[in-house]
Amino acid sequence: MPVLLFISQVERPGPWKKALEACVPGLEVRVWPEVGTPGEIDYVLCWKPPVSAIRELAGLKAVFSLGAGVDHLADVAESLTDVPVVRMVEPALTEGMTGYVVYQVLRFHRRMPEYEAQRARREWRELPQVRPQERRIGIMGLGVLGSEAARALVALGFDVSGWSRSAKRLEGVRSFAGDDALNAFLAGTEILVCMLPLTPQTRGIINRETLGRLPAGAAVINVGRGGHLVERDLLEALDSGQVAGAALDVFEVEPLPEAHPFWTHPRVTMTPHIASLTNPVTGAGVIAKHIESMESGAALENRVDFLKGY
Ligand code: NDP
Ligand code: OXD
Repeated sequence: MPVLLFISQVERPGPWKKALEACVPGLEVRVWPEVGTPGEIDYVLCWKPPVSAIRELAGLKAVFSLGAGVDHLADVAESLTDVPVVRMVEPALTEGMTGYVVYQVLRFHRRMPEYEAQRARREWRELPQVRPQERRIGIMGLGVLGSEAARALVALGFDVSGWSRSAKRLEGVRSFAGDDALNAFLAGTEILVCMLPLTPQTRGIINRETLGRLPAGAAVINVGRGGHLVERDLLEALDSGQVAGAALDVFEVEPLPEAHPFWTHPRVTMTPHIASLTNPVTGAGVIAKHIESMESGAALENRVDFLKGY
């Protein structure tokens, strides 16, 4: 019977162990650091595993990431050259991200940050409203999460564009592909949403130059990774008015250090990396399918290509 090792210092193991054992008959779930005999471990389900914990698992068949992003596996990638790595794609994670992005887009679109500031001044004033059709949303990353958020925004009537490596066909979404199309994509984006994976190509992609290519007064929503954003460049763009507001869920250093200016900046709203969370019950169902594929010799879905970095 297969043995799975759960490794995470942030996720609670209890709900995962219960859900996995219910979905995969006979599966034994161990919780790191109680590994037992390392050679008995077939599968790892993890978030930020220590390199030493992975290296000693000589019989490892596959690694499952607890998150959609796999930058947390960068340090262990070289110990995994022959072991398939699978990223998390599960319905609750996708739903959660769509809800978060729609909420933040509507917040900027309906000028809520300005009404909140007016309220603090006890100022009763109506601001002009534009229709969703006249609001241009640009999504960086049109993968599993980006394309679902794009669909939801199109359904609300927004003018939606997406930027990805390869061109996409998504109803109602203007597709921009590759580095050569980035400037044109940015020039037509009033609310920028970053849902990219963090790779050497995308690190620092939201910077002084790219922010400067947005129309003046644009808004920025970052739910990708903190490493996508050059934080001092965003602060500068907020102070100059080039960027009117930002909603940030991810940061270069997490938890965000107490002295960081984002905590108190009047045009920044923040959440602590919760835009979406993997759900143990629906997530375990997905892991169960991966284990079934592995045990029956079928191909694994959502395998990471470390050459691409995601
Ligand atoms: P996918 O792998 O499904 O999609 C990634 C998208 O990014 C693809 O469209 C891909 O293009 C595009 N992309 C990658 N590299 C480049 C590049 N160099 N230039 C242009 N486009 C690029 O990932 P998911 O949608 O599942 O997840 C995206 C990210 O969201 C995760 O990596 C993670 O960082 C973040 N995340 C954040 C969460 C939070 O709570 N804040 C929760 C979950 C995820 P192509 O389609 O052509 O390959
Ligand atoms: C993820 C995340 O990558 O939670 O899933 O950030």
